[in-house]
Amino acid sequence: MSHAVSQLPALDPLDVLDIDALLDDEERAIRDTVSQFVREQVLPEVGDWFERGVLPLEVIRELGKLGLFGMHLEGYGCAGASAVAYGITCLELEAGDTGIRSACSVQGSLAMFAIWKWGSEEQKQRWLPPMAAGDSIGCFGLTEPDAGSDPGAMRTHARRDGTDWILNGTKMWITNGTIADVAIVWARTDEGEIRGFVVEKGTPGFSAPEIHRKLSLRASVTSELVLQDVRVPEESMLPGASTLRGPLSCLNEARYGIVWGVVGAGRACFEAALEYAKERIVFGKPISGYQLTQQKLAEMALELGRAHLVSLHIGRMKDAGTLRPEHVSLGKMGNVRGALEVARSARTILGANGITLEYPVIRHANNLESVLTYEGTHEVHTLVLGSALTGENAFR
Ligand code: TGC
Ligand code: FAD
Repeated sequence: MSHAVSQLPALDPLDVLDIDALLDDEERAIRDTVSQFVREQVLPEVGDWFERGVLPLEVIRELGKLGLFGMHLEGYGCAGASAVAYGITCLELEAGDTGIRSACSVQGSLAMFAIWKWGSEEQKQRWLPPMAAGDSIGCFGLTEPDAGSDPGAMRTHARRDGTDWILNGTKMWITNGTIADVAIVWARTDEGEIRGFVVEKGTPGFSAPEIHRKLSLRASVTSELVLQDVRVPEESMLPGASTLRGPLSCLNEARYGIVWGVVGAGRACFEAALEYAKERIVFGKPISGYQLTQQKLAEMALELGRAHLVSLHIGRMKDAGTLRPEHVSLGKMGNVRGALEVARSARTILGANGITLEYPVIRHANNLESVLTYEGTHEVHTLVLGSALTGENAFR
């Protein structure tokens, strides 16, 4: 090693490419605030929440107090932060648990964004300030039991009745559903339009039973939304959206957060594996000294560095206004796959300890199985990118 190289600061194993140097002071400050919240209020409890299958409502409300809900939106009590700052937030939250990042994504990028982008001025004034503050919790109902990857096949139906709408149908796998004060429900009208409705908790005919027996995203509330002749006034319809473009535009926002978030889940697994490898003695020496372990760690650092750089690049494109949905698909595909590989490899380094909640690794690995599926499966994003590359629609 040359003299010049040896004078460089020591490599930070959690940021081997020194991506920190590419952030500005405000971005670092937001990162530090969120990371402290996760260290102090999430990490000590999250294994227990995961085991019990709960995410306490107070923790979700705390994200509002920190100003993280809809933080990349302008006005109506939202922080108006950059896309990169929002991405960094997702990364740090998901280093705690995917369920925490999901709560933030669903509130800010799906429920709030739908109102912010497609709602009337009255809807924005009414809902966005309390949602930004965490006083009102939202959910986003697009998926149905028989319409997941193909939301255009939805059966939930909206029928006009005078100046009201009557909603009927079932939504499935809806994050925050049971605890939500307000649901954004997407439905097909008799005219064949796809319309979004703001449905308040307690509206007669509307219920949101929780889905149990999940082995992934256990520290997250997942629900059905059941709508039986739910009558809502005309003013509850989002006036700006009339096709699938409405809900799909919201998905871009949440998928963007996932591109960043999974880097946090992967980093947490890598950190646990590195610490463990240095301390675990097998055949008389730490397993970190064995070349096969070092190869695993080096591959993990490579994958995380690559994913982190992709996130930052995509974030800068979003801030510059040059980001396309295909870029988000590329980021979601690559980064979720990379994070899952990191989590699975970390699990092997921990041996039997890799399967307990005493360490974060199996929790993150199980969570990432959901992330691989939600917000567009790996296959859907592959085909979005494939269609963009070839000019051939791969779906129909
Ligand atoms: P297609 O005919 O291609 O498009 C219909 C209309 O939508 C427009 N569009 C988009 N607009 C904005 N952003 C996008 N990404 C868009 N993709 C398409 C398109 O231009 C068209 O507009 P217009 O004005 O001409 O009507 O639609 P398709 O039916 O062929 O479907 C395409 C496909 C398969 C890519 C799409 O349906 C899809 O993305 N499927 C995956 C569904 C999905 O991701 N669901 C997620 C539910 S929410 C969730 O999982 C939350 S998880 C919790 C958490 O985030 O933490
Ligand atoms: P399907 O669409 O039935 O797909 C099954 C398999 O077929 C997948 O592997 C898929 O990739 C593959 N496939 C589909 N089409 C093709 C094709 N053309 N070529 C090749 N393979 C294909 N939804 C919401 O609306 N709101 C939420 O808040 C929400 N939260 C969620 C939380 C969790 C924990 C989970 C697990 C899901 C959540 N979802 C939510 C639903 C999620 O978006 C859907 O599960 C996802 O879109 C996939 O739909 P599906 O499960 O019906 O799978």
